[in-house]
Amino acid sequence: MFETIKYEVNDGIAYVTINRPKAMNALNTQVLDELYTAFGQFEADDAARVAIVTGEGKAFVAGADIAQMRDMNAVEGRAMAAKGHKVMNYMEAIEKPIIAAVNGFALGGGCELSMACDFRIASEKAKFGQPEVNLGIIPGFGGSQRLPRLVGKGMGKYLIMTAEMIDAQEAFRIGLVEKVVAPEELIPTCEQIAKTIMSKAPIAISLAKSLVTNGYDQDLKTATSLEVEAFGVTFGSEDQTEGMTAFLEKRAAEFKNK
Ligand code: CO8
Repeated sequence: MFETIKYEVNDGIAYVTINRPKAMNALNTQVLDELYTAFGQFEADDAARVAIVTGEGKAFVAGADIAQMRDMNAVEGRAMAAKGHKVMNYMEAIEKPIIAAVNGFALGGGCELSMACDFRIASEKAKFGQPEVNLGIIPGFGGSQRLPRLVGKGMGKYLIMTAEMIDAQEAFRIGLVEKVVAPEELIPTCEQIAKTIMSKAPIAISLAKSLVTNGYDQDLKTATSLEVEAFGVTFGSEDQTEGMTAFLEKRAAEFKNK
């Protein structure tokens, strides 16, 4: 069904793999459309609880497709940026965790795709950067906004204006990735994290994701009031009773997503 990505669900985990290794998994409009469809399937499928996004071969994603973009006019460039934003905003809106397993180059739109995931686990071989200014453009899939929110305004501006490519350790140091692991440990580590998350109460996980995503850009008073409401909602779930009962009975909780 898909030509430029692979999508499969196994043991609760949806694997979304960008699959254009000969073009370093560059994002063209077809990849963006297929990603949107795949995330639609992920959202709708109760058997898929956590997604892992990665790239085939030596790149995660080396950016938007430069060959496709070169001859675009302003209207077409704007449309492609909007398409990318549609995918990445959707990834943030889906109330299930999405983990970026960054296996190699995550440049431009690739770094931006990783930042639309809930967090990033990087292989020691991963490289990050926003090289758009080398090409006469600026980040167009959210980098000018998500990067400063993750690493701070100064570091965000530094990376965007210098186009410097940084390695995984530096990305970890500045808070762009949450863990760095050996290449062969990348997918197993992400699977372990996914299993850990899947062992928790699903309604609490969904609310936690949407609360952090939606509250982050609000003022503190508004954001904390969102937390009060979401916290109250958890008390309407059977899983809250089960979680607390299991604790008091000194046994493992059995959550039912109810
Ligand atoms: N787009 C299209 N093709 C690409 C891209 C890309 N972003 N990156 C690599 N490729 C292709 C190369 O052209 C090459 O193709 P071919 O074999 O036909 O010559 C093939 O992939 C392999 O690449 P290299 O030979 O260059 O491999 P290296 O190992 O020497 O280098 C790099 C790997 C460092 C990743 C290098 O390929 C590179 O620098 N790539 C471009 C990185 C870049 O500038 N990315 C930013 C793109 S702009 C962007 O992402 C903007 C996002 C917002 C867009 C908004 C919509 C308009």
